[in-house]
Amino acid sequence: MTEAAGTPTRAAVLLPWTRPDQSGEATRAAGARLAEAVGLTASIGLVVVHSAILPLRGMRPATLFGTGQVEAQGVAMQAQEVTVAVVDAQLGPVQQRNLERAWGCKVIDRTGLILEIFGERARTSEGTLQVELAHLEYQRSRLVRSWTHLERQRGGFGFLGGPGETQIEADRRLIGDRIVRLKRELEQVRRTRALHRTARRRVPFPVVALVGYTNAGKSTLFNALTGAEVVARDQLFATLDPTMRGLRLPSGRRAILSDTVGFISELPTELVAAFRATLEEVAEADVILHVRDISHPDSAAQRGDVVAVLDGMVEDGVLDADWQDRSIEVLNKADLLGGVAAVPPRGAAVAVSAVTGEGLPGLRAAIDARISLGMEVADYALAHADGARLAWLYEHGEVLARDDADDAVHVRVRLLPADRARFERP
Ligand SMILES: Nc1nc2c(ncn2[C@@H]2O[C@H](COP(=O)(O)OP(=O)(O)O)[C@@H](O)[C@H]2O)c(=O)[nH]1
Ligand SMILES: [Mg+2]
Repeated sequence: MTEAAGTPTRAAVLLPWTRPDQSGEATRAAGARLAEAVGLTASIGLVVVHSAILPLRGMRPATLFGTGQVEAQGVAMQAQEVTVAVVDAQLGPVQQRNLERAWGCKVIDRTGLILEIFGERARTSEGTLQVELAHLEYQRSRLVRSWTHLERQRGGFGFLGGPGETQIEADRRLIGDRIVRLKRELEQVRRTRALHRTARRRVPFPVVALVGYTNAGKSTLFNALTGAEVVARDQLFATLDPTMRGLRLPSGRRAILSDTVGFISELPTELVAAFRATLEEVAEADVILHVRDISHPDSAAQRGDVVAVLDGMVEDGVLDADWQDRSIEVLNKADLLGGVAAVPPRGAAVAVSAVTGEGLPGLRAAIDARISLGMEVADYALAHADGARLAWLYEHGEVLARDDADDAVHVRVRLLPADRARFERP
């Protein structure tokens, strides 16, 4: 979907809106939904140059939108040289084809867009398989629908229907076979998951994962927390994907900050399993930052959704039951409420503005404290010549005390259990 750097794909985002009432609340909800769709589209590298909310009046099975709307949007998109139109709704295959013909550009619907995002971001083998499965099921459902449509269209020519029907049946069978095979592979991956879980962890630093709804400000916060210190030249960080970056904390400790796929409102049910699979990396995290847009009209409901999905992962045995103890709630976009001080306090939650930077020092300190909670304190005596190992301790742990005595350097250091085991291994 994304093209080579330098030639960004220009996209339009169109939101069909069915709620008839014109109240301020409905308008706000439509605006929030459009902002989400724009954010999702931008997240796969498309440049959104046009967007619109289109009220739907009556049933238009052929094109979803009315004739006047189709024409007006076609003109607007042509003027902006749009090559991909995202329609934030479920489109039937025939509607999609008709719109592509009318607009002369590629059209994708909500499910197609979300599958694209998940496909780009799936990292674990389970995630990749789960996304592929959802993709095939999406394709299969569209074949079925387009087949019944063709059949209906042919009507009296039923005796001519043979070849097309046979082709679609063959395609369906192929997809069906592949689905069966994928499901079997998934079963296998799940059975060995417990074994892989520790092996998958390749990064020798604590991992801090961002979760939350799309548009909550995860990526903005990711950049604000790490921007000044891109450690890309570092061997280790160079091998990480762009959604992970080094983070330096007030204690001097280093951590990895990991951006994840955002939650999406009204996620189509057939995509729930795929979405949860993309969240698996959260299970590996030492700290979970739950980023919330506290200015959003559905902020409280969104919070409930995130907690419910993570709790569901606990039931599936993917996430440890103590994840709440490892998480920090980040109340973002405080600037829109008049600053951090104006945000009503909520337990141990930290109010910030990723845009103005207000509250970020407090958040860094909270991350530091949360990592320390899971750490163990150890005492070591190192030979004076052992500078490399001493440096390693400074890099990975928190040196609490140091005494350069005649016989050795005595240090008391706070370490993650895994780092302690690594250091003490002969
Ligand atoms: N006013 C304000 N806007 C923010 C803040 N953080 C993010 N945004 C905006 O919210 C939108 C979504 O942000 P983004 O980081 O892409 O969200 P993500 O989908 O969670 O990664 C962007 O337009 C940001 O500029 C904030 O603290 N204050
Ligand atoms: Mg993002």
